[in-house]
Amino acid sequence: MLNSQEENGGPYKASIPLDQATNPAADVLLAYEMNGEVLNRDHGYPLRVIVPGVIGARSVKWLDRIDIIEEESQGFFMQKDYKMFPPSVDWDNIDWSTRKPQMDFPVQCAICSLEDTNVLKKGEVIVAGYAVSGGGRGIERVDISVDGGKTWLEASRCQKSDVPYVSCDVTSDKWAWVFFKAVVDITEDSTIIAKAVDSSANVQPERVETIWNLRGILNTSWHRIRLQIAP
Ligand SMILES: Nc1nc2c(c(=O)[nH]1)N[C@H]1C(S)=C(S)[C@@H](COP(=O)(O)O)O[C@H]1N2
Ligand SMILES: [Mo]
Repeated sequence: MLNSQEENGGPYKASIPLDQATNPAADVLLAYEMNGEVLNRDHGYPLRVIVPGVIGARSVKWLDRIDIIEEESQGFFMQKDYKMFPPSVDWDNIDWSTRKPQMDFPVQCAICSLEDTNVLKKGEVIVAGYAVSGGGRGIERVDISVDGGKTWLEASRCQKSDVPYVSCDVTSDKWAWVFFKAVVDITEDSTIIAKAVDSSANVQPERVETIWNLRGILNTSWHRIRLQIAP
């Protein structure tokens, strides 16, 4: 049957354990609004699932049906896509059944205020972005380096973008993005780095090479921005 499989645009499936779906502390939602507005089409109008702390692939959009089943979903994106394999596994020897579907996501952060192509004047530069961790592990800290990782300073953190960073309550919502910000002084071409630490003391890995996996998922290595300073 053409196009009936989910990887070809057929109905999308995912499952989570019943325990999690029904545990009030897991905060799993069926959402019809986002930020006080009706959910838009791309985010799943009229109704979608939100499974906080879990990779996006398990939060089914344009929800049609919920089944209570004995085994995890056998859908394509549960069984043959979002799984992490060790470095020795390639497309010739992969056995999808040997690994579980990815659920919680690891700690990560991204710098959003700067881009690689930026050419700036000498002086103060704002390094700001977001950090988040999975599994209900909040963000403990975001470290910033302006010398390629030799020395670090701690960014300030905030969860509501309209609250000034200085007065922000740092006991953060464990599911949501945490915004970070640091003001640094840049005098020469520099590599700016951000790395986050979560409440379980997990830290982002330095380089993608050390966490390479066949499917290319969960690349949470340090976010680096190369800045040029105008002569
Ligand atoms: N019905 C349906 N739901 C889906 C998907 C999809 O292709 N179809 N993609 C999933 C994946 S892989 C992700 S990352 C999230 C993205 O949600 P967003 O567009 O609101 O960020 O939706 C998930 N839910
Ligand atoms: Mo995704």
